[in-house]
Amino acid sequence: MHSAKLALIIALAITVCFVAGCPQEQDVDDLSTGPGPMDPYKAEGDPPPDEELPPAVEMPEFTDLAASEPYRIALIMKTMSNPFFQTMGEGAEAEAEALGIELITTAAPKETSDEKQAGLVENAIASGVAAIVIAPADSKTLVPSLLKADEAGIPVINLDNRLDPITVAMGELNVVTFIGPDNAEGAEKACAHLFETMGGAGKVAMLEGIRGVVNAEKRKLGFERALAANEGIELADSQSASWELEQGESVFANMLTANPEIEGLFCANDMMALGALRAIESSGKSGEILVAAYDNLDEVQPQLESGELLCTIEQHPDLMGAYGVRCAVALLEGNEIPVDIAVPTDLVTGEVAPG
Ligand code: ALL
Repeated sequence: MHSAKLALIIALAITVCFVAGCPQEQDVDDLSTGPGPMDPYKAEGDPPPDEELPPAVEMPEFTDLAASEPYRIALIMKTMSNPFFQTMGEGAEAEAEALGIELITTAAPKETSDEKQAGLVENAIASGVAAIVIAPADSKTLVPSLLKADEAGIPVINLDNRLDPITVAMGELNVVTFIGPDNAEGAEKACAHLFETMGGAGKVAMLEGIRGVVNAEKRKLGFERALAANEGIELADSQSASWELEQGESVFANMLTANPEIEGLFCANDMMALGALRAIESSGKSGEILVAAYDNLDEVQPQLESGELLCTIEQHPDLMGAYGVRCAVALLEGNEIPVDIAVPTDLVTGEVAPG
């Protein structure tokens, strides 16, 4: 690590430790591990405050953009076990073809494989790519490897799940742009529809994504905002199911055993919702619990049509992928890139409500 950056990180760590009254030693390679003084959001359980983030703008047109050479650009995603990232990859690939550049797409094996994803970043650096476009599995653990990219002069473009702003600032990582949705807004839309369909009364639960990860925390914030706006809705339980179908099934099966009166459920993604629907079926409660989710995968269209799934949120992963590649090429061609680019969130409702 560059010595100036190292000195800054140590100085910041000491300052934070002084304020927090904690030990004054921390390995800089541990920048992003576990709750602690370098980890204020995880420690507090709060997502980054919106007002500290730059305002998101629409994707610029970059009219007449052309690649003056066939750049090699790395697209690094979380895991292909979630079809969300297949769609993101397709959007990126189509854009790469249109611009005549080479896209090298990789992903880690599982939702929780952030160490493996860090290895993919290191491989991309070693292979000398012109830019890295990444949808990070964790908002903090990827920062040290991305710093190495930065130091090698490889620009970093952040998709989908925002890198933690404080960890980024502490490491002085230069992130060209964040391209993604307003996750709190998306979750609030889904939950407002869920609570309204429940008639504004009843017990609800949430299946969260991986805790401490920015977009998972933002979706929880959206759920909490909708709860605050609906006095008659009571929170029964909220737990993480790590974005995964199997965990969605087991965590919700346990929740239902402990709280058989749950009438509504918000899942922070469709995969967990598919698992929860299995748990609902095995408990003999099909049609009795309204379920809202997030992602609008092809895989949930039958459940939306049958009313088993009340609604979900389309957050346009294809656009994220395409915009990521386009921004990388625009940057390499000398254009200025906005620091925060928005993709929309759209409420998608099913045809029939259960009952
Ligand atoms: C997030 C996405 C999705 C997805 C999840 C699982 O970053 O925004 O909603 O389901 O990753 O990895």
